[in-house]
Amino acid sequence: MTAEPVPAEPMTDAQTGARARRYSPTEIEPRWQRQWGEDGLYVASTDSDRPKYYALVMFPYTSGDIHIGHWYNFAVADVHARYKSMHGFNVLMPMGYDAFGLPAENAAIDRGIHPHTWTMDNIERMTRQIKTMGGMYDWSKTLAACLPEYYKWNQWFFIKFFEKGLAYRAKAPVNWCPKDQGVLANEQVKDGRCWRCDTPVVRRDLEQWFFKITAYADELLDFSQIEWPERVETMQKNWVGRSEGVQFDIPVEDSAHKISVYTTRIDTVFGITWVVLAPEHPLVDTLTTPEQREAVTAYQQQTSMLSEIDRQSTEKEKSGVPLGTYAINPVNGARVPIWIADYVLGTYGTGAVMGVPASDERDFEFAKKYELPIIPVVVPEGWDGSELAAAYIDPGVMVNSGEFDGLPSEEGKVKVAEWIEAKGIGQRTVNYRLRDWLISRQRYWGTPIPMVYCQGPCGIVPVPEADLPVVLPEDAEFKPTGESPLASHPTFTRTTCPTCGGPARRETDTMDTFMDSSWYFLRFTDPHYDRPPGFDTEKTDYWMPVDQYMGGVEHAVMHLLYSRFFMRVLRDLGLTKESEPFKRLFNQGAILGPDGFRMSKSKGNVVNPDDYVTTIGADAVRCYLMFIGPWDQGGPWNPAGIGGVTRLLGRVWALVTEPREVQSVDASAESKLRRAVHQTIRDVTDDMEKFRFNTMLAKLMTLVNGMYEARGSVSDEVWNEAIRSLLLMIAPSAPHLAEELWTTELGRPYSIHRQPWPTWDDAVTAEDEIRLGVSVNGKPRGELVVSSDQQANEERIKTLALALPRVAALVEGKTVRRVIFVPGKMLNLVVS
Ligand code: ANZ
Ligand code: ZN
Repeated sequence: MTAEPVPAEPMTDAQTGARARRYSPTEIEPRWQRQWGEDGLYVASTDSDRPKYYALVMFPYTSGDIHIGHWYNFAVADVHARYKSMHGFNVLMPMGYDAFGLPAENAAIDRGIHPHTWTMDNIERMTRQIKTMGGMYDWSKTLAACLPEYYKWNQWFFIKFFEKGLAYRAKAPVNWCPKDQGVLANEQVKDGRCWRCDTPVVRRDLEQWFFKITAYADELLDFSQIEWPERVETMQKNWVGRSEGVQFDIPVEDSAHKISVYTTRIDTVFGITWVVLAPEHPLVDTLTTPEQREAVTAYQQQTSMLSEIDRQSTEKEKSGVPLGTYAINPVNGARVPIWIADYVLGTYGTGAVMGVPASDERDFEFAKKYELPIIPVVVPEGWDGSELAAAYIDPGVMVNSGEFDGLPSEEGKVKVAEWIEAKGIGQRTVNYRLRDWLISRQRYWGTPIPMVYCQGPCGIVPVPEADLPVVLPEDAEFKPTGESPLASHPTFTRTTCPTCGGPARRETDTMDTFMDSSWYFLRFTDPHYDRPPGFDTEKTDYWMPVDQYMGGVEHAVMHLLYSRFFMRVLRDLGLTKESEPFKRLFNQGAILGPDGFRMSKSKGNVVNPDDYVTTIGADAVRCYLMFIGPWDQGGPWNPAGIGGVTRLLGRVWALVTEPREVQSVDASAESKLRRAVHQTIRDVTDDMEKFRFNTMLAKLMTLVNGMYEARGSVSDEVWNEAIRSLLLMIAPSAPHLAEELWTTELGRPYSIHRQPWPTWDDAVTAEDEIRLGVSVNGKPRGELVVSSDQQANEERIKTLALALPRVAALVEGKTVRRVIFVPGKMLNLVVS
């Protein structure tokens, strides 16, 4: 479905008048876009005496057509960047493409189009469409992450990470289709089955590459250098998930084995009534009795089908199986059974936990289900000794805890930890939820990992720098088998060892596409730079960090966390000075389809902006997107209100192009207009700074109304100041209209987009009259309007207040005991 084209607003009589030119956006807009491009108006350079300002929108994925949601991101972001440019900054605002990924590969499988062709065609079309926005994007610096000149540096960084010990290989589970014999991406698993052949998917361990982001876990919790929305910082904090606890050993009965557990509630250690291992824990096999083996193996099998998310879901009924063996609580000698349960993850902490049902909801549920004992150890103040109806999870008083009885549990936490450390049973540790970043993808359309496996003595060897890039072979076959086309390529895999020259096998996995987005902002400063490290450090030292990053909140963790990690590694490699890539972040909302759902081709609710651009023009679409609400809110697309902004643009056009007839100059009309102009500049500036584009446009509409009222009664000087200010203020929002009126109609110096932002005079913004509240005994009883030079004159204001009929009635027959006066604000009479 495409949107109904909306016809341009009918022109007013005045606009169609003989002398005035018609406002024709479809004629003006392409002309100025061409002109700005030819003049290189928006080409950013480090050679400037203005302060730098790097404005960046998250680069788009090469999905096909540009929809109205892209406009919402890019056109509105452009308004802000244009404002910054006029406001005295040397602005860099680049645009490029996130161009690797699965959809291109699927197009190849489904339609026989090579991923490269599919992607480059999309880039061409999208570029053409984005250019119709009339943005200040610096197209001389565009890039596409799928080109060898770009991904060569992904490979270079990978090798640096490897040399620093930050890239390593380890086994990690993948979704595996036993029938296709191939790896599936998460999105290719539908209800636990392969999307192609419907075979149940299993999890299988494969050797894969990881980046050691956990080495930077603590540093990633430091947000002191950045100003980001609170919720994004919170999401990152939760993702990193730092917790402080104790790791200690629980001995197995009649055995030399010990089970190491991690807990954040060591104060509850006397309440252990069982110990649980993750089903995949390495000790499970050893600790299972023959009687329990069958049940244990079946349970392990069953868990291997579940994702970690499913396993930890609070809705899922807890389940587990006892191993048949026992452990001894080292603090009190209690003998407790050992279980496995899927809610314990093998990859977090030690992969084993102590079960304390009295203090943990999950354990409580588990104890009830399997009839395991519940021993209260931390209880609310004043507890009467009765059975607990639910887990008590808050801090309280310790009981049944030997020498610690009676201690407040928060204090107990420290005391027990010290005691455990002193006895040599365990020690305090810090744990993180954050996992290392799994880089390997078993796909074609990504950056080849530049590693070689020597079949001789050398092991894993990086491809030498001189041999980079390792280029994706063009002649890959795209078959729906799930196997990466690189793995089955006849010659790609075969190579020689860079160290010994013997036969070797090339790595066939490619990199996660988040690699591409982790440093593209550096490359944008000089996207064809062809020496290490893939960006010109002089330029990045000048432009970085990004001053304003703009994009959707869906990237709160992965992309935004990976980029922060990447910058820190580059900093430690001596390649950048900054640790933070993005100083400020703004999350704009999403534009939904007219039906209120996320726009998607399959739902048929995609709104195509081209239909509007070719009728009402880009400026109107830009303004409408700004006008529909606060930028961080978005909402369903509803073109019903578009007339409001087309009318505004038409009225601005008419104000400038129609001849003005002055009957007589009126001093009060002049000061009123000047005041309105200066107040509007002040308020619009504030709105621009704070991304309040909707209220900003509303203020311009009010000013335009005021100008229509005043146009017959003000001098040229006052009028021209108003026109000049109006055009400058509307230039970021409606860049074509403003340029046409400024340069062509008024003959002012080209370009309006190079002019300084207008300034206001506080003295002019001051109102002539002010309103003062009048109260009697603290209750508001009336209002006075006085000229501003009288606002501090207490005697005069008191007299005027006493003359107000309502006040006079209340004071009648009483005495004014006290007068409280706040100049310019209020007067309170205390009477009795
Ligand atoms: C006993 C206990 C008693 C716990 C109690 C909590 C409350 P965070 O804050 O996320 O670090 N845990 C430890 N390792 C686990 C694993 N591999 N899989 C599942 N759960 C695991 O959480 C730490 C708590 O999560 C630990 O403290 C442990 O349960 C559990 F009243 O130990 B606790
Ligand atoms: Zn070798």
